[in-house]
Amino acid sequence: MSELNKIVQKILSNKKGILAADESNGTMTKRLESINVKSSPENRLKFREILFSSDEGMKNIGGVILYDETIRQTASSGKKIPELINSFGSVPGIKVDTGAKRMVPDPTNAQRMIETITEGLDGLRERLAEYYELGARFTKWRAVININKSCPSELTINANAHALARYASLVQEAKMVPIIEPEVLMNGDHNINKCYEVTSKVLQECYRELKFHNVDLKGTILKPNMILPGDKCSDKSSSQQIAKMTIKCLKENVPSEVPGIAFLSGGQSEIEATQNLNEINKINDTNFIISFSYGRALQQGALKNWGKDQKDILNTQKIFSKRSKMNGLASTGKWLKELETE
Ligand code: 5MM
Repeated sequence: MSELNKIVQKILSNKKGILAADESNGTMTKRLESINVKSSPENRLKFREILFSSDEGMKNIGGVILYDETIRQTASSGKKIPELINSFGSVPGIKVDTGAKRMVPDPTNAQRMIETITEGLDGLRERLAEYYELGARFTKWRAVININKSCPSELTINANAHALARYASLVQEAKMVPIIEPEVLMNGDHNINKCYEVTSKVLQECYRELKFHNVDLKGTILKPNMILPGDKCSDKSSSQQIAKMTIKCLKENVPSEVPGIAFLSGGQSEIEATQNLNEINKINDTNFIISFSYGRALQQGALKNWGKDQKDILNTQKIFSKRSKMNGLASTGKWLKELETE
């Protein structure tokens, strides 16, 4: 087993998944403002530290994705944040892209104005060396793909897949595991078949580029969207249907060397994200470890509780621990709805 593959196994084996706590300051400000808390470096750390120091919650968290600000911060115990995460046997990771920026628009097609390309390749080699020194052993880069009548264009799919592959090869050179996150957004009125069709295309293009850039797939984690209907689609799908289409899409488009898949939640409710992951694992007949890398679906409830009373660390941790445990069960297909009310 290669060193990179060992890191993947440590992050995703034994009912573990990833806590995506890599909100950039802009996103974190929106989250904190929604609970009437001022977004300052101290407050961002306070909330995150509550999660990272939860004994119960961290039991099912094999890796935490950090933001640049957080990886440099020190917890109230005096431990550096990566050290705190390591102390639970979990692996510190870091978001290394610098965000999704608007593609140069096609003046003949207004619908394509929403397309983005994820930036951050300039100076990446040097930043990676620094993050390694700070304790990171895996990284994340998120490409964002929109669906509407004219999107996504071939250009956007290709440009983002190319950037993901260049990123991944540099990360492996720096001895870290790259998470490849090509997120097909669920915003829109498209149906589940359209999501399946676009996600298939995007994954095919990503793996074509990754092969081309000599990326060792055994030392990577894929962080995809589930196959879902758009949030404004009137034709809702059952969890069973979502699971079936998601497994079909993975089997058809993800090379079998990829050891682990950790889904993003993408705007699903906490329970939906757990239930869908559970259904996927119930019918998982692949060799992939299939787990979670959730941001909102692990943090929403805890954040809301903390907003009500910032001194109530115990219950904030309890709520986070519950989601972490439920998703741990879902990563082996052993979750049951009844457990949510216990
Ligand atoms: C946690 O949020 C991540 C960072 O977002 P911004 O760079 O936009 O601030 C985000 O990439 C996240 O890791 C993924 O979208 C998965 O999170 P969700 O909430 O979709 O599970």
